[in-house]
Amino acid sequence: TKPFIPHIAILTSSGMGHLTPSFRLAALLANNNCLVTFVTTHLTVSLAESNSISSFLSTFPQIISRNFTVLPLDPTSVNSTDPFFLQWETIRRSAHLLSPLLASSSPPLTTLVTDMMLASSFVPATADLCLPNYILFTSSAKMCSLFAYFPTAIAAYDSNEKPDIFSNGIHINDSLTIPKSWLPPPLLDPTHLFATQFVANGKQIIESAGILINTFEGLETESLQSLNRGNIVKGLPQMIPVGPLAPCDFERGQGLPWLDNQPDNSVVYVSFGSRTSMSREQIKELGNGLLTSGYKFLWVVKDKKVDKDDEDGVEEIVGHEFIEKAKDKGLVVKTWVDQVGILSHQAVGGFVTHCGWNSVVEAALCGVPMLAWPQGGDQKINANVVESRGLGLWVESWGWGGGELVKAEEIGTKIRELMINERFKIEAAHVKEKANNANKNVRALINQGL
Ligand code: BUP
Repeated sequence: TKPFIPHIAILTSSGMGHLTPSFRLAALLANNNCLVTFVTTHLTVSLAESNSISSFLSTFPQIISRNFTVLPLDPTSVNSTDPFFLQWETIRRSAHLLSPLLASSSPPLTTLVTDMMLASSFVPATADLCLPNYILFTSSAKMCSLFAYFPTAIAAYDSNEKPDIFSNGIHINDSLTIPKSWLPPPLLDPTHLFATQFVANGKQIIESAGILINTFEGLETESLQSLNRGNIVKGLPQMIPVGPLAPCDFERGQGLPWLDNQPDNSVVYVSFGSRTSMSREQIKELGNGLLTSGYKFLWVVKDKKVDKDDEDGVEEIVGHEFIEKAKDKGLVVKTWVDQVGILSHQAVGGFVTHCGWNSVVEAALCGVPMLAWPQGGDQKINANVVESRGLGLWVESWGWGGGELVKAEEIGTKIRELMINERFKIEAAHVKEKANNANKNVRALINQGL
């Protein structure tokens, strides 16, 4: 008899923070005796997305690519102008077109994996296929606790009794309350597109076959236990930690000769991910903060939320004067870099990060301590994971990016604290070891057919 080969379709959404873990999961499955169909909308928001989809598909010819053509969305019908949120909504509203596309798969599919931001439309829309549908959760287990519990919090809300539902934070259980100031800002407006998606998706995950999450025991022991023991939401399907999802070979860059010439642990790497742009004023303070820190730095600057709109050169963004001052001290780039290659370079000793979850997991995998500077979304909750796990520091008073200006001197001081603190280095090395062991467990799990 022929051996059973699972055929898994991965339905991904929009934004590099969602695409990257989907690629990595697809590669992991494809390299471990599974047949994978990768479903994506080739019409992407950013260039980074379209470039990486092409590289991914050409590196894995054995992965079946299905292009899901979505219906146009009337942008006036939703309360948000964020291009990534709009793209999620566009995909969600086309969910009914997916089942016929997948039904014709050959050999027939055995399993579906759906991105967390598509759960509420895709899980019901594919129910007729009668296949187990797993959710891929691309953020932290702590964030998953909020995601799963938030619909209950909203449902219990009586506006007559308490005008501000969020005033005391979201009290999930006796050991977990998410303060109001940590909530993704759009959640504070229940009519906001992100809030409506969040509630609908959060409700739906209970109907899924399981939740694959890009985290690991050594990083988020307590949160994973609470979720799996029913202490967050009763009846939640099993959380299956598949992290840290290992980077694929196609993500590797050409290397940076400048970095090769720096001493071990001497360089601060600075990046705020693929979707965060800072004001020019804050960029100036950050640049001066890097200079006053006294450490060498590798800084990826971003001027616009969507890379296609990012037209100004590095010098225009950070200023000619800064470039002159930074000549022997650092490298400032605006291009897409191989982040994991940088984080795993021996010259890098610290990471100033917005705490997008992929960045946090990558730093944990490479054993690099972090200075957390959340800018939006789930990032304060992730920053709390970093801080409470002893992997770095978070200056909560800095607030969200775009709020009050954080001054150069303070940035410089905190970078020095990051770079000299031995406890962070020891803990980061410890978590790195656990991350590598977790990787081996995941391969074993996949080999057993999930
Ligand atoms: Br910028 C940049 N190179 O130059 P996050 C990002 N990345 O490899 P985000 C690069 O994109 P969300 C670059 O390693 C990570 O895997 C990075 O994901 C990679 O943040 C990914 O860290 C970025 O989750 O997404 O982009 O803000 O908002 O969904 O968290």
